[in-house]
Parts: sequence; structure tokens; C-alpha cells
Amino acid sequence: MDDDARRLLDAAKRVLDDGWTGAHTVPSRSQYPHQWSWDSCFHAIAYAQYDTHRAMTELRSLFRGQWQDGRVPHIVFDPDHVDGDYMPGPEHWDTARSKHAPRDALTSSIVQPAVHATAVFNTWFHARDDHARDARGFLEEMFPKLVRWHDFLHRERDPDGSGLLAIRHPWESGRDNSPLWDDVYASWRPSPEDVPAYERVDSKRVDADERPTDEQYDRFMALVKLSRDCSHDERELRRRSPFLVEDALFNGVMARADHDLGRIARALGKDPAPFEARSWRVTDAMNERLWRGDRHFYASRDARRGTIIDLMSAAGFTPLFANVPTPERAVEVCGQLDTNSFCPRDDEDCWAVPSFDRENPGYSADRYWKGPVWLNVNWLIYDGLMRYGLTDYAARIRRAIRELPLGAGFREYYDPETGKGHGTDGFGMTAAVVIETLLETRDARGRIAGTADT
Ligand code: 2M8
Repeated sequence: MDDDARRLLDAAKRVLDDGWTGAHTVPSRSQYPHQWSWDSCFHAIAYAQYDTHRAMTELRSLFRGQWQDGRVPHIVFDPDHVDGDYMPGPEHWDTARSKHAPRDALTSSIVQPAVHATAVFNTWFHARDDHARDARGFLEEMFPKLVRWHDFLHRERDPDGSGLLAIRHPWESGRDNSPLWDDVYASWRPSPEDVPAYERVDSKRVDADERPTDEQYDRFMALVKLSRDCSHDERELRRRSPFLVEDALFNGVMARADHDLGRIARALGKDPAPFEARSWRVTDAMNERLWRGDRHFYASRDARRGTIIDLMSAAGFTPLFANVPTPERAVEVCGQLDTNSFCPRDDEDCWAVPSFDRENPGYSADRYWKGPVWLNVNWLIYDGLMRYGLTDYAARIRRAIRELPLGAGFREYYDPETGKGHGTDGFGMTAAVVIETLLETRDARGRIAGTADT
């Protein structure tokens, strides 16, 4: 490792140390003072490389918030920060209305992409020497929790039995204000009585122009209220939610997680077949319903209206993470990455991979999920490309994962054209993927060691 890389690694570890509460890592001290579900998985994937104990503590802490019906909530609130530090706080969710909510943890009632089985698997796989025994115990402890989590998703989130899972809030995608949802909003505007009273705090600490608009927040909050009004009952919400989307990233991550749960089962001497079968089911459904052959990428689908959301975003490449495309298709997908929409390889003034199509009028270089480069999503694509041996474009992404933070710090997201950092600083997911790419050894076929097929 060269000096620059060593310094970057140390700085990234300091970011995670600064966010460490003793039980978990906050995404950012100032902007996100609680525990977020997929952020924690990324943090754990990084810790798995150098601190098994922390990786285990991080994931255990998250699963303290698991509901009795198996759901893993997108936020587990820290009781020390519930007084206006973040909105919506527990009072907006009022999860006590559900008999499934945990009684000893304050949480939200929605979910985020299921990176958990992958994070648990990596934690065990990379554990060395004196940690190996603890990690084996951890794997045994987490297995039934993961099974209940995946059971919940496949049981409650497959509205038409197609194999594709649906999200019922934009926050569940992890990509809050992606232009993809504008398509859905075109036919859904909440009436004033559907929107609860609320006061934003997110735009006080980060430039309001970089955050979602008030109109988008009205919709976010209307969906929070709807969840509360339905006592967070999934069956009722499947019927009533105006937002029901089969998202390419959510499903791609799920196909990988099901596969990794199968690998955990195998490691424990149990039958992996049921989990692998689910992974194939999601994979087949994605190839059947979401693949856009004419555009060489995976779209998302508005499940409420039964229409394809015909917009290209970075999410459309994340099925690579789960080996969803055939090798031929993966090459096509890579070709689409190598265009003006997502930064061609020969364009030195463009940082791969922007979160949204640069050629679309809805693109914005600095507004949150409408175009900026998010390194956690880039990492999913990077890992996928490596698994296919598509190392050229992967190398371009890896360069961005190192050089953007080197130039602009560990920011939440970056302008694809200037590399300028935006959003909050000291951001955990950015630090995590920097650590992973610096420390992970990929095998001769370019696959991540901890997740290569066995
Ligand atoms: C952002 O989402 C939260 C809501 O969950 C917010 O804007 O308040 C997203 O970028 C999401 O992907 C991320 O997990 C979260 C914390 O980093 O922030």
C-alpha cells in the first residue's frame, strides 16, 4: 500500500471511530445521529476487514430493533438524540400501534435494502485467529434472525407473487429523492389532511438546495402518517400505499442477500437450498420484468400502476452485485455505464458513477440522489463488475472511491463533474467503502474473497 493509500485508510478509520457510540456507528454525528440499517451493514463490511468485534457489535445493535414479525427497521433511534436532533423521530412513527414492534427499542417501521446477510457473512468469513470462534458463535446467533428478516420480506413485500419485492416508501430505496419517484408522484399528490404537521431539521445543517424539496418531504411525511394510520400493518399498506415500487437496487441486493444467507446456512451445516431458490426467484423475476434490452440496463417498476419507470439511474447497474445478468448481459450493462449518461472511460472530467442519467433533464449535479456520485452505490456496482471480471470499468470506479475522498474529504456525495463534496461531512458509508476497497483482497477471477461462489 502506498503512502497516500495508507493515509486515506487511517483517515477513513478515524471517521468510523468518530461515529462509534460504543454499540454502533452513526452515519454522521451532525446530520444522522441514530443507527441506520444499510449504513450499519456497510460499516460492518468495513469493520469485517480489521475489527471483527466491532462488526459483530454493530450488527447485534441493529438487530436489537428487529420486530416480532421479522422486519429490521430502517432506523433504530438513540434515546439520547430524540429531542429534535432528527426528524421524523419516534413520535412521528408511533410504532407502539403495532403489536409487532419491539418494546425495548425505539424504531421506524419501514426498511432499507437488505445488505445484512452479506455483512454477517463477511464478518464471519474474514474473522481471523482468536476471533474465529466468536465469529462462528455470531453466525449461529444471527442465522435465525436473518431467516426471520428474509421471511418477512418475501412474505410481506411480494404484492403479486411475482418474486419481485416492493418498497412502500422512497426512504426504503435508500435513495430518497431519486427522479425515479417523480414518475410515481405524477399520479399521486397527497391532500393537505394526509400530511402531518412537521418541521424539517435536515436542511438546517446542510444547504437546503442540496436536500429534497419541501414538496418531496410532504410526500415522505404523508407516507409516514399512512403507515401509522394503518398501525404499520403490511397487508393494509399493500392495499393502501400509493407508493409501491419494485426497485432494481432493492431487488438486486435481495438476490445477493438470499444467496449469502444460503452460504451462511451451508457454513453452519444446514440446507442452503430454500435460500438459494429464493435468490433464483428474484433473479429470474428481475430478468423477466425489469430488464430493458433496448437500453441495456435494469429499470424499476411502479407496482401500484403496473408500469415500468423508464428512467436510467445507477440503481439499474446494481443487479451486477447479485450476478443477476448473464455474462453477455453484464457486458451490455457495462457498455451502458461507459456512455455520457454515466461517465465514459475516456472522459477525465467525469467521476463514475453518477446516481442519475446525466443526459436526462431531471439530472442535478449537487442535489442529493438526483445525480451526485454516492460511493456506497458505486461500491455495489464495483463489486459486481469485479465478479464478472469486467475489471476496466471497475478500476474506474475504484479510482473514484479513493480519489474523491482524497480530494474532498469523506463527504456524503460528490459532484460528478467537479468532484466537489456535498452533504454532510465525516460520512460513515463513504469511509466504509474506502476501507473495504483498500483492504479487501479479491481472488484471481476478480471476485471479492468473502463472497465468491463456493
Ligand atoms: C438518507 O436518508 C434519510 C432517511 O432515511 C434522510 O435523508 O434523512 C439516505 O441517503 C439513506 O440512504 C441513508 O441511509 C440515510 C443515512 O445515511 O440518509
